[in-house]
Amino acid sequence: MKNGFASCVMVGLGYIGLPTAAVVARAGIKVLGVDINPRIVEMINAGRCPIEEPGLPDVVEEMVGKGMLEAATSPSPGDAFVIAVPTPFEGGYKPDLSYVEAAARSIAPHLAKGNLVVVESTIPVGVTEQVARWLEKLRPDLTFSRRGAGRSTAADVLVAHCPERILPGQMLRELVGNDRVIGGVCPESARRGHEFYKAFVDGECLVTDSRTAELCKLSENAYRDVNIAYANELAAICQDFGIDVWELIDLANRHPRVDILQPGPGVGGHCIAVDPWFIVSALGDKARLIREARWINSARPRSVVREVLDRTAGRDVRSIACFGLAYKANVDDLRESPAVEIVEYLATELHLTRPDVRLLVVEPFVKELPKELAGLNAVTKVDVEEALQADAIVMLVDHKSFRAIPAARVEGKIVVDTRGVWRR
Ligand code: SAJ
Repeated sequence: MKNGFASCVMVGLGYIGLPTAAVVARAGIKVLGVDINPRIVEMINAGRCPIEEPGLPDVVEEMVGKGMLEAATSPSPGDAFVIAVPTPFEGGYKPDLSYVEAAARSIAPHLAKGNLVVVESTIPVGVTEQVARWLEKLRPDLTFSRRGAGRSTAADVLVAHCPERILPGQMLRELVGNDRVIGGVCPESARRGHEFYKAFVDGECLVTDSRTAELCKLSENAYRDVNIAYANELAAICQDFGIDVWELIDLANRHPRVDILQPGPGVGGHCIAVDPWFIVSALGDKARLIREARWINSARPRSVVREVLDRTAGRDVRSIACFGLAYKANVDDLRESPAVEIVEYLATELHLTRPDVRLLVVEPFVKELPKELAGLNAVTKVDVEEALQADAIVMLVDHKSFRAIPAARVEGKIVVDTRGVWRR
């Protein structure tokens, strides 16, 4: 029991739900983790961790061993319910809320007076209120938080939004250390949400309304997307001028108020490449800068493929090796990865125009090629040494092990280094 919470039901045991469940359990609140995937549930109950994240396997093993963390395919009653399911987009970049709705449906029968429901999934503005309305319909015997309710009118079930902010690779540290924004549908839900997060967060927990918290999360990721787009635009400008973009950025960043990010092959992952669309799809004409940044970053993979094709055209190139498939350095996550997109386009183009060229891929963080690539017959997964024998090298992800490759190993080859590994 901590801060009045004896138990928590975490719906969704993915990249956010599982580390959060482990940290909540470690703080002394018993957690039931729920996932529709029985393989994940089975693994966790055996004390094994289904995702690659430094330190997480130990915490999962310890918490399962102590009986503080258990997994199941459906919820049970609890004090706090946290929804941490994906919010992808469907056609036309419209957010797909079906997972959030399904999660709300799954917890509804188990809710009781005094419960707190927190949506951690990244959602468009207004959706936390929508969740409260969905729950109200499913449970007419209970009252739920309402926007505009005063402090004195406490609902039976309090509903809030607390967007996650953790960075893959340092999740355990950030889960505890980062400041959190807790937005209540009503003031009482924000206050109760604050109590829940203070049970395991050392950072400051800042309280607001649910709409502000929703837009705050989207604004953080759109901010980073816009800044990366600026770096990517500079990379394109530098290419035309024949200037080394890495040197340019290093020099510009010596200005005390300039901090330009790094260009790359595009922006991936399930957050920055997705969340800005939640603003654009709601209010496109007002979000012109955010929309343009998305276009700039989404266009990067194709321009990398064009560069590879141009640089290898008319040369005696029999093999091209792509280094990395993950969406960024030192993670095993391939979601929305520009590297996967690049290998896919490149394989298709080579198949049509230069079928004799072998396309090699090296990715130490995954055992097998993802399904998008596994079906393409010309793509082969190899190790670093074999990849380094290729005639052309395309550096797509700056994993630590790739950074350790000396520039001399690729000398004399055609090199397209999208991460500046051999320049920085
Ligand atoms: N990238 C660049 N250049 C850079 C920095 C990043 O090209 O200078 C690329 C990366 O290679 C990657 C993509 O951008 O493809 C995103 O990587 P990231 O490290 O910027 O962010 P994520 O997606 O791993 O995590 C982000 C974080 N948000 C912010 O930094 C504002 C994290 O705190 C959030 O919790 C996470 O999104 C999320 O889940 O929303």
